[in-house]
Amino acid sequence: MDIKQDIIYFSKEIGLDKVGFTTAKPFLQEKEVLLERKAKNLISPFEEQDIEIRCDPEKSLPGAKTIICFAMGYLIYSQSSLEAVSSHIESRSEGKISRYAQVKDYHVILSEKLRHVVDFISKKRPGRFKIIVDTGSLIEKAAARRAGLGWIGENTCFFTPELGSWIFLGEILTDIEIEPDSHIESNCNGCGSCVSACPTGALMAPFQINPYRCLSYITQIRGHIPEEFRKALGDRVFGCDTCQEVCPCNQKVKIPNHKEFIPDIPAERDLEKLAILSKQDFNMMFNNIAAGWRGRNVIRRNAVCALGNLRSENTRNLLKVLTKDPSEIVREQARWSLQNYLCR
Ligand code: B12
Ligand code: SF4
Ligand code: SF4
Repeated sequence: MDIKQDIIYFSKEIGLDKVGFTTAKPFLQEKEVLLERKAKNLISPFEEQDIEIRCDPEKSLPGAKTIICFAMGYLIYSQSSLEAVSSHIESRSEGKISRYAQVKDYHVILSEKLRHVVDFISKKRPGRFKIIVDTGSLIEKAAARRAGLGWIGENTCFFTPELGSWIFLGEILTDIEIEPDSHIESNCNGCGSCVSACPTGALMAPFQINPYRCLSYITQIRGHIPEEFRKALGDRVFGCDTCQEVCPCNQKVKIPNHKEFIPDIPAERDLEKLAILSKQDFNMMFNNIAAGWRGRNVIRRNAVCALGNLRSENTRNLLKVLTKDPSEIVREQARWSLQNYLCR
């Protein structure tokens, strides 16, 4: 077998669902898009700010020849099945944590797997390597598309034919030359369901997102939740899955159920318990999952906002107590949530 087939075989053996190869040539079309987005102030703080670095892989690894792209599905059986989601009636005081954030932190899981792949390649072919998962300088969806893993839908998410968009992406940049794959046809049918389902208009137009209006972003910011988005958050505690849930390409997808992603203890979803979450419980339930990276008070603040939206009489007293909370963001949010009871 040649090196490419060896890498594919090994990667699948260790649980990486999709592998594709592309050149390390610059992403010229994407550069135009990013420059336009920068001019419109649409680059979020979660992105590398240097557009040159993002669009030219050689700037991340001098002499780079190949980007090996990986996708790993994160749906597990303990999460509501996709079909059950729309009909599932959550208890009145249960908050939503998006699926990607309920599983073990993908930065850790995927980076470790990619390190195994690098070790494997190094034994066969000496070279230089750079692993990228999310926080790196590459535009990951564009790389994955060029490597033939799938397509970008109108909701700006990346889809693979088998797993839909319930996937994480990661890459290995290397100076080893490997035959590239070609990109595949998009299955996005332009139905527009994602754009019309978005609660805030963050999907400004097909394929164009305003990250500052995206509820996924809003649940992750520090400080106060901007007034405009508080009601739109509904019962969301972390992340947002709405534009993925409505997509026909995400129905009847394979559920890979990778055991690596199954959390040791499922995250609490009862909003009243989340609102008063202790440091100890936070560490136990949130430290190892993506929902935990912004800390305990961001989760508590979001839960208090959700309680304000649910307006259950039973939680009024709890909210009153929380107006005296040591955390300023929780106190302020509790005041708003109580105020929201008056807006019937
Ligand atoms: C910044 C960021 C965010 C921001 C902005 C999202 C976004 N769509 O860019 C926020 C915080 C909102 C976010 C949310 C989410 N994210 Co995020 N995010 C990133 C990050 C760090 C950069 C993304 C980026 O480069 N955006 C820049 C814009 C320009 O890219 P784009 O919107 O895809 O634009 C392309 C096309 O839409 C098109 N296009 C753009 N404008 C135009 C205009 C026209 C006219 C046309 C025709 C085309 C077109 O061309 C562009 C270039 O290819 C990546 C990791 C990485 N380093 O790449 C993860 C990443 C994209 N996120 C990921 C995840 C899991 C999510 C969430 C699903 C989490 C959740 N459930 O809450 C949501 C999904 C929200 C959504 N609808 O996209 C995964 C991808 C999952 C997937 N299947 O797509 C990534 C890859 C992380 C990872 N390593 O797994 N994210
Ligand atoms: S994740 Fe939610 S808020 Fe963000 S674009 Fe999709 S539907 Fe809109
Ligand atoms: S909901 Fe429709 S338009 Fe949006 S990504 Fe899916 S197929 Fe494309």
